[in-house]
Amino acid sequence: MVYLTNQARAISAPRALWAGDFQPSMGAKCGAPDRPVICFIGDGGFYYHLSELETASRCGIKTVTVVNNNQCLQQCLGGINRAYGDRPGNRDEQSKFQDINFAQVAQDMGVLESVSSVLKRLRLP
Ligand SMILES: Cc1ncc(C[n+]2csc(CCOP(=O)(O)OP(=O)(O)O)c2C)c(N)n1
Repeated sequence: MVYLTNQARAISAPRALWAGDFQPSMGAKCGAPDRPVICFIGDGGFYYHLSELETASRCGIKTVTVVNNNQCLQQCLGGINRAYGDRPGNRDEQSKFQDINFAQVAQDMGVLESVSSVLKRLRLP
């Protein structure tokens, strides 16, 4: 649960099953460049649109993205297990990821900013 105060607004928080919040966060930032935009997303959802980090870097779109890096498509496990049923096979192939350092990826793509400077910019306590 994230409590929003002041002029903060959640544009996507009520959706429970969604893996595409990264680009909307970039769009929100373009529409309101003076306001902080924070996106919370799973690693699976983030992988769908990882290439947009290049757009963010090239166009100077500065959002904050918090990636829940659980190395898994957790929300899809129910469906995957139902699809496999009692059949044999390695169902982990459908849902597990490697341990990727997203901060390193962001750094390599030119969009990493230190946590302390982000907090300063957002003026969070
Ligand atoms: C474009 C698109 N394709 C597929 C889905 C279906 N979908 C919903 S949640 C999800 C995976 C979520 O996994 P992850 O982002 O790693 O979060 P977790 O469930 O592990 O917290 C997918 C593929 C979707 N929401 N959007």
